[in-house]
Amino acid sequence: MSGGIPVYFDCDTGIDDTLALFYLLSRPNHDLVGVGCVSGNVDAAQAARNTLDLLALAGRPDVPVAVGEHDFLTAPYTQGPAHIHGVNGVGDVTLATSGEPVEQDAADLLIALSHQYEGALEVIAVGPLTNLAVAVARDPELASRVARVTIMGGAALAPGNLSPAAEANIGHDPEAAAAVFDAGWPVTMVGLDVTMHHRMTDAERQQLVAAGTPLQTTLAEILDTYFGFYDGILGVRECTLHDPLAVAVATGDAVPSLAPVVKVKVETGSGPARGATVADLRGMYRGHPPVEGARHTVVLTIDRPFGPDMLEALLALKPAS
Ligand SMILES: [Ca+2]
Repeated sequence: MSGGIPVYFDCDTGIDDTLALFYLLSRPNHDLVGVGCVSGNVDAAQAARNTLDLLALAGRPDVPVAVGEHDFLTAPYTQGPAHIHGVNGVGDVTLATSGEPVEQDAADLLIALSHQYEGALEVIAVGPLTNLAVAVARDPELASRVARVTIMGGAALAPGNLSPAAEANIGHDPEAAAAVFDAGWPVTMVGLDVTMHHRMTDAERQQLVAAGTPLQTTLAEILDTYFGFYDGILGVRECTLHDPLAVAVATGDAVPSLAPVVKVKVETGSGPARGATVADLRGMYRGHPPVEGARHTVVLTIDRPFGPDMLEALLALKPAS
């Protein structure tokens, strides 16, 4: 559709990125106007390949996809967690190859869209924040033209998942994350505090299988790898809904029940807290009074389970015609 709220989506596709992309496409009031890909679950080029193929599967080959940064700001990208997302990022399912990325890189695509949709563009980032940091460095005025940035990343009170302190998206490129939090735009952080508590069950995955359409069947197949990994973490065949939950918060479909607006700093030192998101939640004992100059919304709880909404959105998606 067009005429909705314009969204630039930055991702490292990835299985939960796949869910997030499809969830975003299902939202009637939002219009995906561009995708930038970054290294994380797979390298940026493979993430773009996956994204293009998934967009074609969902009947949206018109969405521009840009390859972004291969390496992190201060470290080379080496390899992704194949035991979680498969070697190719989509559970080692072979997708039909469709389309090519645009010539500009992800940072330039984001900057161009911020001019085209000045003041209205929503940025949703569900991978390492390297592309966003590069864009901010390239154009320091970028932050003033973007309505809001919503990220899947960080852990304010919960433990990390890359290390005891760091969530993976932040921990892979802490310098980039620090630059994104320090830029002048409002940032909504949907981190492990909340995403670990919203899951898709295997019974729900089976409903995708039962739908029998190529889109839903392929998705169920992709999810099989992810469920296998999470079985070892959660002790049950379910998966957490990290990236799609960030999309749902950005679109207003998932409404936080506790989300103080505070100041967040990212630890960029080399010690054990590298990549930690240090959220100033000292107001918690006084009902989180307003903090002057704060513009980081830290989502801590969403009372309504997101899994059923996610499934409903996936079942309603129409395959490519
Ligand atoms: Ca991701």
